Amino acid sequence: MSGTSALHDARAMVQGARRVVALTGAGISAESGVPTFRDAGGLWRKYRVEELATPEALLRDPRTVWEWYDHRRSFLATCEPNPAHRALARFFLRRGTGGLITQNVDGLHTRAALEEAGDRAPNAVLPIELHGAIARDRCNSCGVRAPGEPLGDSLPRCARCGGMRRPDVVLFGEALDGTSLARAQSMAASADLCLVIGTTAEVYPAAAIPWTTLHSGGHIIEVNIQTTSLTSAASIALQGKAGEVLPALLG
Ligand code: BV8
Ligand code: ZN
Repeated sequence: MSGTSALHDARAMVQGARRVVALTGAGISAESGVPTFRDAGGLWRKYRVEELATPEALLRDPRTVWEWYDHRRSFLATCEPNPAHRALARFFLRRGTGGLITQNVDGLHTRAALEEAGDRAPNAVLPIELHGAIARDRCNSCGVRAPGEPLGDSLPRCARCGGMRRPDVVLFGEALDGTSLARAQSMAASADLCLVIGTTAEVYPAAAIPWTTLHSGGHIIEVNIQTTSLTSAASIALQGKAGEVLPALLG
């Protein structure tokens, strides 16, 4: 857990902030049992990105790519939101203004938002999922989206146009959804505080989000178990697990 004075200062900064955005990465889901990408034992450590998470790989070897996503999808269905997801959902529910931006495709922020909102409208806490959602499929030809289904013997086809269905995630080398990215960038530009939680901040254009807040005169608070390329730009860097730090920071 981080030093109490740093936590005390960070709590004061959060409470004094006019508009807060949060950018999360794989680290916020680590305590839910979801493997990260670049830590020891992370997903990319076992597989080469080029073999799996690129549109070329999807066209070259759709079966292998589909099996990898299908395996992750069924594993993620067994994971639960952790105290970090819930603390963020409760924080934005109380604030009543949106601000949650995630790189994660695991859907755990959305589940925490719906569960914490109960019968209240969850709009303010539903995340902008910059890299999509692994539980959904998208047609590679017509773009129509549909809930994902377990992979069968034949590769899934689009019910509307017969095109190839693929997981609705942004692969490396694919453009992010323009509307989502523009919303996230505009939120970051109008924020006076960006919480950066559980990310190496290496994947662009998502990694530019905290810099947008900084260059608009705002501050960064980082929550991570280790230092990153962003740490030196943070006003406060809280070293610790997101599941422990966030309830203390936002509670
Ligand atoms: C694009 C979905 C262009 C798939 C993912 C400059 C500008 C634009 C693009 C680029 C650029 N430079 C390079 C690029 C290309 C590339 C890129 O950024 N490459 C990097 C690697 C250099 N970007 C792209 O390809 C993007 N597309 O720009 O297209 C374009 C434009 C127009 C038209 C056509 C094309 C697309 C990027 C999206 C890729 N898809 N995911 C899937 O999941 O299978 S990215 C993937 O990485 C995940 O989404 C993940 O979230 C994301 C970032 O990783 P992190 O979340 O940070 O995870 P990581 O493991 O790295 O770190 C975990 C952290 O948590 C660590 O710091 C650890 O210490 C910490 N931690 C661990 N446990 C805890 C913890 N912290 C707190 N508590 C804990 N318990
Ligand atoms: Zn289609």
